[in-house]
Amino acid sequence: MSRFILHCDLDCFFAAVEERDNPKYIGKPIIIGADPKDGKGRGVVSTCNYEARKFGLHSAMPISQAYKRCPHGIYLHPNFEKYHKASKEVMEIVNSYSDMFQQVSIDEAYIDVSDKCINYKEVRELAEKLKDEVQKKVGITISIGCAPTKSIAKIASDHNKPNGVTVVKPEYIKKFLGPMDITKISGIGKKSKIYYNKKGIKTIGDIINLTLPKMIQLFGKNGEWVWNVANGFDNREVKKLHGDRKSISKECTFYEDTDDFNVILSKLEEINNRIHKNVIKNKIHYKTITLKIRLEGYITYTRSKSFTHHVQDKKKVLKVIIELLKQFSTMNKKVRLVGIRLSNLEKAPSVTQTTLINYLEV
Ligand code: TTP
Ligand code: MG
Repeated sequence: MSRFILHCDLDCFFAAVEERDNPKYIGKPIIIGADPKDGKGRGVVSTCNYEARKFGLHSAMPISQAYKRCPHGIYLHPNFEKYHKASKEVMEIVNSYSDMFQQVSIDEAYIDVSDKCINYKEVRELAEKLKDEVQKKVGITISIGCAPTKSIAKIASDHNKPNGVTVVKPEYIKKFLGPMDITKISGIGKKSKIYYNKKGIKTIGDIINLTLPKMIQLFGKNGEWVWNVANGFDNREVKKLHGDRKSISKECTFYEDTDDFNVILSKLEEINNRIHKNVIKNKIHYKTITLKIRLEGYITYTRSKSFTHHVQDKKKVLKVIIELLKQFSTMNKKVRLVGIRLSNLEKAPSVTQTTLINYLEV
């Protein structure tokens, strides 16, 4: 049975929020990012509206270059608090259309509506309704792709931006994807494009026309993935990244009970590193940090501290842990076990993180 998967992606998200809150900006090029400092600024464009894109501006472009192309643009600093609030409001609406909901970045999410619709006509109606509700309630526009697989739904949401709904029925996959450049498939970047092009493969249609064994022979594992995507055989499900998980924790019992502060601290450091491998992999932000200490005799204590915002910051966690540890009196007893728990979880805006960090560090 064919699945109905929607990929929802906000249009020029940060810029759209600024436009919503400052109607005087409407119709003007708006650029969110580092300060251009009359063309001498460092750092990059975070995003820009479609007006600014007409001048060739795009995310990750050096701000100095953006300024050269569009000196009359309105350059704004990002207001992450505002964007997080808008994102949360949108995600709640998207999630209200299906429990099979997976947020994948600050402005995009998949939902599976296979058990809500019986055909693609109904899927389109649902998508239009969802799109209108976001615009009415949050005041920004979203584009939606509907298809039998996640990868095609994602390509489809990008197809008719801004404010568009694109439906790709299974029987139209070849017609839809065929003429597109191969880089539309996630898994083919600038480098592999050169490699594919050398073998005479330029469009997704060229991939569809090859057999799977040929693709594997030419491009190995990557070729297999790409061929499956191109032919609508991506079976990945829409799933919550960390389900109903309320916290992440790790703890460790000492080989021998200890009262050596440095030994305790280095164990906590090790736990913090291990926990963060998981946190980074699963794109999780947290607000509350808890230190757990068990003393000899099995008496267990916990001490917590919460940040005002969600963070994903290993150094900050260690600082809090040291603070909590110093405040804690072991009453001359030795420590048997230590642990760290992170709770109050939220998904991180993963896709853009590095660019944001680049920007912030300038
Ligand atoms: P995107 O969805 O990639 O871009 P967008 O919403 O601005 O534009 P589009 O209409 O093409 O979807 O990213 C969402 C937000 O993440 C974007 O508004 C700003 C931020 N972002 C960065 O800060 N740096 C980046 O390099 C990218 C790609 C996005
Ligand atoms: Mg977007």
